[in-house]
Parts: sequence; structure tokens; C-alpha cells
Amino acid sequence: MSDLSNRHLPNSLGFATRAIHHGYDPQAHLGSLNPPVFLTSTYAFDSAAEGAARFAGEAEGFIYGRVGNPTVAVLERRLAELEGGEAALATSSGVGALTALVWTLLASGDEIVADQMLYGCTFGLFEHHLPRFGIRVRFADLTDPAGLEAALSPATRMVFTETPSNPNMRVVDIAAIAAITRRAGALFVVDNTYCTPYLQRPLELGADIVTHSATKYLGGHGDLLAGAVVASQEIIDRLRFTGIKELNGACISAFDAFLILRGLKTLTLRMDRHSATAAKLARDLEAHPAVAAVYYPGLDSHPQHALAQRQMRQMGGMIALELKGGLPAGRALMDNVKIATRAVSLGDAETLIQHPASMTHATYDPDERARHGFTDGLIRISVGLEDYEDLRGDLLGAL
Ligand code: 3LM
Repeated sequence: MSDLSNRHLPNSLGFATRAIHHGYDPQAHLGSLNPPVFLTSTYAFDSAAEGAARFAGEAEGFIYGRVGNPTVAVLERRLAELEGGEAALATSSGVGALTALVWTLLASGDEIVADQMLYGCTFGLFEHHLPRFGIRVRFADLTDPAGLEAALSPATRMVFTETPSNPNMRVVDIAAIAAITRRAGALFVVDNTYCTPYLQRPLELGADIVTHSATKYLGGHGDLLAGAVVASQEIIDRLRFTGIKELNGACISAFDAFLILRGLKTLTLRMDRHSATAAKLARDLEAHPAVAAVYYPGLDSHPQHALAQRQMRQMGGMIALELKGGLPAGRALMDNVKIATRAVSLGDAETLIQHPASMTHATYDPDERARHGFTDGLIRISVGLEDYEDLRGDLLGAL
């Protein structure tokens, strides 16, 4: 989908400049600094023949809101540019992006190899639901490339990882996994929600597809749900004209696209601040006598610290920790905080604290939690944009 307001900036320009300007020309919209929100479900055709040509892909132009919208198109151009991909598709949620992907690109008999630790509903989709459609998911430790080699089969069509993983911050070597996946003739998908393209660009490291929950840092304000896929034009066309159009219908609203474009203007500032505050808090928490372990890639104690420093611009705003008192102590910590908010989701201005085993990752039963390697006592913090000293006082005081 394209329209007249496209403005291509040379990619020699910096990330922040492109996050603010790419893909929108105010002069094509009466000088409006911000993209107009096109609140329309459908589009008028000049003639019957022209409408037919648009449907056939032979003429430019929008046809129906489920497959495209001018405001959404600005967001898609901008996300593609920032991830270094050819094209992007915005969706109604992160899960909507994932189902568009698997319904469109896979068929019964195909296999996915996924890292052993995934966001709870991604795990639920993969482990509990895809088998009903004849798609098998093999889980492997993708922090070790040998783990992938062992799990590949002739039926492997897709390799999937988050890095860092939600919730326990495992870091996967994108370039190493991409090379093996390519040799196997499969597609490598990286969920880049935790990093955003400002901190990490998987496509530049050899991944084929990037997915996002744009609900998180891309939107940045906890006021919308959205997702995105960035990939080649060929894959995005298939996702748009099959995945969203005929399979899951998970199209984003123009208003939510507008809000994400607004969020992107401050993405670099926010990520700088989330990362700087989280790095300091991770160190403070690790030094506290009540804390058994802190999982944060910026810490020397993190098993993939050196890889994270190579692969990520900064270490991001997510921290996981375990207390010496286990789950009861974790619950007490959650109940004692006054500034941090007890809530799931992440990437908001507000610091959010939650208990994965009973909340975001309750889709893993106790056996699955043990098999996939995360503990009942784990607590996750999405470090917000509040003053560091206030957060430090809140969290250490609550401990
Ligand atoms: C959460 N995560 O609190 P939506 N990929 C990743 C994610 O973290 C998420 C999605 C995809 C959380 C949501 S839990 C009930 C709340 C790495 C979401 C899915 O469909 O936009 O929520 O994205 O960890």
C-alpha cells in the first residue's frame, strides 16, 4: 500500500531523526505536522474497472480497511525503515501479528523450533494450540546454537525466539542462529518487543522476520494494543492479503496507528532513560542481601553479558529477579511497593511489577515451568521513566 505522502529519508540520517520523520510528508496533507487519522473503513473507486484493478493488485490505492489505511501506512513505512526491512504490517495486537504469521506461512505437517522460554501466550499458541492444526513446535535452548542443530528436522519451516526472553532475560545470538536457520532452509523470526529497533536490529544480523507487540515500548504509554511484523515485501504482501485479509482479520485501528507514531517520536529518549535507570536498579538489587539473583543483560553476572553488549545498543528496561525467600518474599515485595504498579505488560512510563508464574506466564503449568526453566519465585519489573532515586527507594524499601 502506498500513497502520496511518502517521504523517504536517506538512511545515513540518525535513528531518532528517522523515527520522527520517515514516511510522512506534511506538505502532502495541507501542512499538517502530524499524520491525519483516516477514520474510514472503505475507499471509493473511480470506476468499476479501477476498483477491479485495485483488487487485482494492478492499480495503486486502498480498497478496504482490513488491508490498508493511509495513517497505518505511515506507521508501516516507519517501522520497516527503523528495523531495516523492506516492508511492515501493523496489527491489532502482538498476538495478532503472531497468528497472522503462522496461519499464513505454515501448514499442517510443518514444524517450528522455538527457544525454550517465550512470552506466556506465545508459548500457549505454540504448545497448546498449534498441534491441533498439525503444526508441531519443538522447544530448544537457543542460547546454545547446538541446541538448534539438535532440534531441526526436515519439516522445520520456522525458527522462533525472543531476545532477551520474556520473562527471564535469556539472550540468543541472532547472527549464529540466523546462519544455521538459513542453511536449514527455514525462516528465522525474532520477537523484538523487549528491545525495539533502537536497541537491536535482528534483520541486519540475518533474521528473516521481526515481530513486535507494539503495545509495549513502541506505543510507550500503556494506552493501546497493537503489533507489527517487518520482513521482505513478498512476505508482508502474503501476510496482508492472506493473513490479515482472510485468516485472522487482526487489523489495527487508524487511531492506534496514530498513537504509535506519536510514541515513536520519543522512542530514543524513552529507551535511553529506561535503560539507564534499569542498569542502576539492577546493580542495586543485585547488591541487596534479600536478593538471590538478578537477571539483567547489563550485569557482569549475566551468562550472555558479552553477547548482549555486542548485539544490543543498550540493555533495555526489563529486569527479572529471585528473592532468597522465594515466592512468599516476592509476593510481599509486590504488595509493599508504593510507586511501582502491580500490573502485567511492559514498556510504559510507569514502573510495572508482576509475578510471571501466576500472571503473564500462567499458560505454563508447573511441569512446563520446570521443563522450560523458570521458577515460581521469579518477579519481573518493567522499569519506567520515574526518577531513579524514587524507584530505588521504593524497591529497596519494599525489600
Ligand atoms: C507481558 N506481553 O506482560 P500483545 N511478544 C512479547 C510480549 O511480551 C507480548 C506479546 C508478544 C505481555 C502482555 S500478559 C497477559 C500482558 C515478547 C505481550 C503479545 O498481544 O500486544 O499483548 O503482545 O509480558
